[in-house]
Amino acid sequence: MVYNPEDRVREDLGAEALGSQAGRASTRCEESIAAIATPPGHGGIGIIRVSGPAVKRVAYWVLGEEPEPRTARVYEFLDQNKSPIDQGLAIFFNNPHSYTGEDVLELHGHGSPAALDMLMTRILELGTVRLARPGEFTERAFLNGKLDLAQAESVADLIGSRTHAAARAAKKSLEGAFSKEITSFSKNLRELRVQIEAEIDFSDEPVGVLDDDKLRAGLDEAAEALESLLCRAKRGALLGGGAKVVLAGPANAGKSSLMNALLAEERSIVHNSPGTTRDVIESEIDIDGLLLRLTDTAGLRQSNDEVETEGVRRAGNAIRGADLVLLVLDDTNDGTNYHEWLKGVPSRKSTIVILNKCDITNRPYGVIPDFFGEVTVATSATKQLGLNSLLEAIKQQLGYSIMSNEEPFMARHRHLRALESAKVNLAHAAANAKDRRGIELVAEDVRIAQQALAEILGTVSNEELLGQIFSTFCIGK
Ligand SMILES: Nc1nc2c(ncn2[C@@H]2O[C@H](COP(=O)(O)OP(=O)(O)OP(=O)(O)O)[C@@H](O)[C@H]2O)c(=O)[nH]1
Ligand SMILES: [Mg+2]
Repeated sequence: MVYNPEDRVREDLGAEALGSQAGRASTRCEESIAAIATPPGHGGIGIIRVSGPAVKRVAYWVLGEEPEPRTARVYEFLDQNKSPIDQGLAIFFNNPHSYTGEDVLELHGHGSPAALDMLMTRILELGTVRLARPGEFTERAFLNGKLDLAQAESVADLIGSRTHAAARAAKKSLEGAFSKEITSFSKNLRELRVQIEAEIDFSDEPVGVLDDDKLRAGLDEAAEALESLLCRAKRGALLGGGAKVVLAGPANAGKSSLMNALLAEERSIVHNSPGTTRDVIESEIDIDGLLLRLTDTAGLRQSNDEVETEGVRRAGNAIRGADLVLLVLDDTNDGTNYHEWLKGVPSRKSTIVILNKCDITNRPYGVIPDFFGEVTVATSATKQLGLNSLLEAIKQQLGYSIMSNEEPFMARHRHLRALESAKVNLAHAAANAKDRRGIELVAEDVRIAQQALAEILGTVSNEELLGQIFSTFCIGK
């Protein structure tokens, strides 16, 4: 038998994992499922969706016939005495030409909770149909190979998107833009691995397939491509999840005033006595499509007041959970010892120092270049000065400003973790490649990197992960 290193690469990653996915599909999808797909409450239209092998029976039961596939027609929706519960459009999608890849029936009735409830009861009376779990329609689409896992996740991201930019990015991922990038990168990695495996197997031969330079160049190229992918995915993740931006700092520095100025509303109470804010106050703003969860906190100071002390403790928690900390200092007094205040922010936390009340100190507002190595902006919350510079600095610190040229795709923290893990493994591979004797370790590192990418698309996945992902969907999707 002629040995082909491709076979090993294929064996390791694809076949087994895909097999297990198909297995899951066949055991899980024997049951038929139904759900109201429109949001709860009264509305113009209410849609019930049914998927699975019992769909044709449901159609006979409720409509009196099996409708023509993919054709919208008006029907009476019938109860067990054949009297109409409601009237509306019915559309039958025969498998595999449907969202889930199974037979699907959609009943578009009136958006009356009572009528929809009666119709659901009628469908469930069949006995072979049960209520769908959250995300189960999309899960079936994934299990039946209609979508990969990253695309399935983008369905939930699109539904949950709160800014135009997030919705556009999710749509792009749903179309497969992110998956395509991952697949293409994974393919290049696979080719590299085939060469490495060949090199290992033919290492006794006088002429190697892959010399040291080629191997290093291949790994460098892969690392570079991965870095760019990671960068775009980070921006996508930011679009999807938004960023938690915490205003923290000494009492009376103007944190609440700044929060209100950024929100253009009187959200937090402002007062000239220190210790005004006692709790953590959150509000959202959309900055060019980036959703910021602005968080105002209690001024950091020692206090004998129990409520204020609790507020300061909560401020500490907010700082630890922040994506970005805005350290607000009163330029009339705290600015000089900003280093002391910086100690209250965990190092490696992305931070912007704000010197507020610059209207009193007459400091020019805006970004202060080279302020002891910190990104620093001078503002006046009351006079609304320096706010645009601050917003720009926030976008930049969060890595959002470089986004304008490329349309981002939506990505999740799960994807970032997988890409980071692939990056670590490629770095290991590069280190092991320095010594020819480490070539088997290089092959293993590249294999693990490939595996991490496969997890993004769901070609390797486990029940727990799928459970986690689909349980966050809404019912009916
Ligand atoms: N002149 C001037 N006064 C300001 C500015 N920002 C805030 N102040 C005033 O400073 C005082 C404190 O403002 P707050 O916004 O309540 O300060 P804070 O940091 O939230 O205070 P605590 O909640 O007590 O920690 C108020 O009297 C504000 O009007 C500013 O930019 N310029
Ligand atoms: Mg305050």
